[in-house]
Amino acid sequence: MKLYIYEHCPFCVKARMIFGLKNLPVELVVMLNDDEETPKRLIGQKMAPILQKQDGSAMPESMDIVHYIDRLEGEPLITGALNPAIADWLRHMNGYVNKLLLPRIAEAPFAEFATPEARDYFRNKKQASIGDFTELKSHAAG
Ligand SMILES: N[C@@H](CCC(=O)N[C@@H](CS)C(=O)NCC(=O)O)C(=O)O
Repeated sequence: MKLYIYEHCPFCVKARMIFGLKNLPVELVVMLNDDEETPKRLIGQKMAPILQKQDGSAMPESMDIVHYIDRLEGEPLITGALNPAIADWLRHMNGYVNKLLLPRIAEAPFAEFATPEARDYFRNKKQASIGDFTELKSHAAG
């Protein structure tokens, strides 16, 4: 199986973790951030993570991937109840976290930014959504 990811993506980390927990092999494919063709061909939209199964079909959505892999072999590991308080907290924190993280992610040596075009694509897309990175970075040290 292949897992298409971005290294900076927390949803991709969730999908990667289940392979470790179940001790199952997976081939990781880091897409360039400006590669729209690959995800659109696989799932019809530009999004990661994407699981490509043995039969070639593709599955989006990190938690769908987690549950699919978890139930593939052996006893399922992810069986606890969801805690709605955590989902609420994440929704609340998301705006602040993105403004702190995205300007710094844009400068980090992740494989999805291996070309200048891929890094510019990320920077332009995220700045259009949350604001100017230089301005945002000026609000916190580091
Ligand atoms: N609900 C999805 C969310 C995945 C998601 O938002 N992935 C981001 C990366 S962190 C993405 O692919 N965004 C589109 C883009 O970067 O162009 C999941 O849980 O898998």
